[in-house]
Amino acid sequence: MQSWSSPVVPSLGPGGLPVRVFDTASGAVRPTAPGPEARLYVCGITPYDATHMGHAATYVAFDTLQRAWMDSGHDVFYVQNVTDIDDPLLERAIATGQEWRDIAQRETQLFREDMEFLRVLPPREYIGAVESIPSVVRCIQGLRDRGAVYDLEGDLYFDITSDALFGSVSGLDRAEMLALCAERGGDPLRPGKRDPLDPLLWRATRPEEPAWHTELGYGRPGWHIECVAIALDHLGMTFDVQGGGRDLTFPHHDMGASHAEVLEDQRPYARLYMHAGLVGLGGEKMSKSLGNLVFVHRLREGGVSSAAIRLAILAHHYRHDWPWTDEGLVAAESRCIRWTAALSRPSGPPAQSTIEAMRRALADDLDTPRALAAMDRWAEESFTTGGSDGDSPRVMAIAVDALLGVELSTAASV
Ligand code: 5CA
Ligand code: ZN
Repeated sequence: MQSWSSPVVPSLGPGGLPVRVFDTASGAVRPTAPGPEARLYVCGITPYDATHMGHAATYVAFDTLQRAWMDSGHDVFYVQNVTDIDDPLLERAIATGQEWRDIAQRETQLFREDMEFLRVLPPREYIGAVESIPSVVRCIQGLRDRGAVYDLEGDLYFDITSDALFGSVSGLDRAEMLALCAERGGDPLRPGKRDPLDPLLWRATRPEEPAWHTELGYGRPGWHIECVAIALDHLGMTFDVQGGGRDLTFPHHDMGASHAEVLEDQRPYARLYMHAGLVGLGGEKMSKSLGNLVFVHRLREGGVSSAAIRLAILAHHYRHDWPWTDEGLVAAESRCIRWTAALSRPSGPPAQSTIEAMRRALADDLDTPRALAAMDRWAEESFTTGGSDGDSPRVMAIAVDALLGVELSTAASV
């Protein structure tokens, strides 16, 4: 699938720091320690109701990770999927009388435009579920060879007992798993399953549903195996970070880890599992199913700048849940104005110590509120004491762009 075009990321020069982030699986902040090439997989959208602020916040969080990696000298190999065939998309198609393919194409295009607008770095491989069906089939065949698959009325399920370490990403107990499984696409109540938690790998065709002819029969892929097939195709085992919003911890990322580790007879699938907190609106998680959505394209059409949206997101630590509010956006817009004014002055306070503070904050589990506060202090000092460094505004504009993806039209840039 076509990705989107990349913003230019200026180089800040030497001094970038090794990045540590919170790993859900071990419950600790750990070094990401990638090789020269950092390998990242972030779960992509199911293309309907794109792009809401919850999506935007999650992709901006992983964009910040990439920028910190790049600043410390790594190339990033970034892969993202599009779940362009799955139950929720088909339900939306039926509810609105549209073709599922049309919805998927339109919403994926809207997502690309929103990501480009937000200056989010594009994945090197942007892969749809439909185009990865041959890989999904190979993965399921491999799992079957390992005795991890059973047939239930033509549907194929993964037997979670084939993975002795099942559940190690989320660390949840069984009661919590059962509740979340029912809520997030599983079918724990279906009679005949060996274990209620066993996830679907392949769904045999149903009347009126799209299906593909494969060696597994006529049907379509399950959800978790889609991401595993795409990640293994492009990144291989033991890639650096598996990312997504916190709602994907269980079952999606636990199932993905189990599928891959049983299939490859090797661990870990990912070295680290990183999850962004959930953005809410009106006291609930912002979600397509609840319909309480604020869309990037609406803000864009209303003249809100990319810098303001990014700063409204980056004002929150990525790991916290937080509510989207008009006040948060207004605060971000005034921060944009303050920073732009400071960066437009002919001189400013020395840049280096502020850049170091921003780098330290980002290397420490992507502490963007702390990085923003460092830049606030630099701007404040520029207004109060003026500062005599003629190069400093230019260098700080580069830092804000490189590390935060925030591009401001300053005197130097116009
Ligand atoms: N296609 C699957 C992943 S393979 C999926 O979850 N799609 S999604 O469209 O529902 O979500 C896309 C990404 O946005 C996921 O990483 C999800 O965790 C994240 N996300 C969804 N809602 C929110 C929210 N309210 N706050 C933060 N992130 C969210
Ligand atoms: Zn996924």
